[in-house]
Amino acid sequence: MKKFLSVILLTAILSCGSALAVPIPLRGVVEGFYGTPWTFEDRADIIDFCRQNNFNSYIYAPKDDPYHREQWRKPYPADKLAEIKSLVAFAKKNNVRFIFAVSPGLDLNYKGDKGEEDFNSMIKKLDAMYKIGVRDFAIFFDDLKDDKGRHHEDGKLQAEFLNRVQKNLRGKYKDVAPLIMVPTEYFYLDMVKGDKIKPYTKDLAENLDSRIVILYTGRGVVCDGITDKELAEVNKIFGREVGVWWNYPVNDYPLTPDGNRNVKLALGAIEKLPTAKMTAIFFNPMQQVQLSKVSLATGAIYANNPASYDQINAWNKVLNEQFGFLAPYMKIFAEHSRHMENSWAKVGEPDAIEFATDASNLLYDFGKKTFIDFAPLERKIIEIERAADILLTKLPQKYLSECKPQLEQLKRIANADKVALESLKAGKLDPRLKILREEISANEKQAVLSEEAARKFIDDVIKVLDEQNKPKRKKK
Ligand code: LOG
Repeated sequence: MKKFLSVILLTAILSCGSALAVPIPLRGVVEGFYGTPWTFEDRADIIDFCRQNNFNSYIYAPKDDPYHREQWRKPYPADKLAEIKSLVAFAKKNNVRFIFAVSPGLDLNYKGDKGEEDFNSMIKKLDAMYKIGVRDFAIFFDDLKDDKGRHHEDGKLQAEFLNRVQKNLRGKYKDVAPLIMVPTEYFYLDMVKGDKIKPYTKDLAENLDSRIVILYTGRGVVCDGITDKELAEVNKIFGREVGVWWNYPVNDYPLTPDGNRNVKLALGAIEKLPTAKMTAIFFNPMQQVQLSKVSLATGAIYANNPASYDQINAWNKVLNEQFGFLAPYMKIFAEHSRHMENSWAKVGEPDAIEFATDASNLLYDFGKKTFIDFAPLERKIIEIERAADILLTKLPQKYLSECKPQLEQLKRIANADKVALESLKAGKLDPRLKILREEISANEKQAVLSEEAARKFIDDVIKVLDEQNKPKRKKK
């Protein structure tokens, strides 16, 4: 009988082959962005979203909750604690781990009496959370650099601190999960210098209890994917399987040198993440909680079966599920708002690739003075305008309140694109175009999108037509 059963089991496994889904054990959302933290309702909503999408964890780590970071020693006031307590209960009911994080690195003491005091403050803080039902804890040490870009952390002291916290908790409580941590050097390029591992990382790796889960963000803080090979490299450094803190769709950093935060919405699919086995992945969302769900839901599809993840299918499926009859219009909007790039960050698919290609082909033909087919781009511009209009009138308020400036900006861009196209047709710059561009620029303080596609077309056309109409110098 036993033999019979194992034959059946073996056949089942073989017939499933590579289609067998292997979820990443710890998978979910890390509320880890700078700026106004989510509300209690947002968090409950996201925990429910986690359950629905088979994410099993939510990390509470809002950078601008003073009790999480700047004043980490202070206990939560009663009303805040009560809020967290009901979230913890709600998470439990939904089979989602509520992971409570503290970021003490700004002023944590490791040695002497102050070191003892701080260790005790940390334990007190975590004990209070245990009392209200938390069973998962994290301690983060990211973003501790001074103005000169240097940090002053000691990997060995940090490791000893974390080991001691873990030992204390696991000694008292039998039901707490292994600790999760983020190092001070949390991206690969910061862990190494040339082919050498930097001292902090080396000391941390050598001393940190092997059960403690380490999260890192990839080659950079916000980077264009993680390969299996890159992950293996970091696993090797730390002598364990590390997890990933993935900085998409978070948008808490400016995209231009003097720009604002939270102005571009990251509405693309998660992409370019490892297929090799890993222990944890957490997606850092936008402050815009509802719209974060587009990319988070693709992240959940990925995390539940990395090997079979198809970003295009995932993106379409998620938009259809979340937006129903508005999905075709959301797709157009989202297509123009998914790539995040500045001098140090780069992530997400390029915006509106087809638009960008059509636009550059058209300008190429214009330059060559050959036959120009305006139709493909014209069609796209009209579609964009229509999508923006429909979304502005039909999107439910909970979404609209997160993207009205962006939709209005998309409309402005489409409108200017139309004038740009007409200018090209006439072979002469319509003077309205520069005024429209100025209006768009002024609004970029609150809404940015399609920088390399629909928005760029305006600049390109102005440049080409200005160039063309410059008085030509006579050859001597
Ligand atoms: C922060 C994170 C922030 C993100 C994007 C980590 C580990 N820490 O530069 O709180 O939301 O980048 O700006 C970070 O990513 N540091």
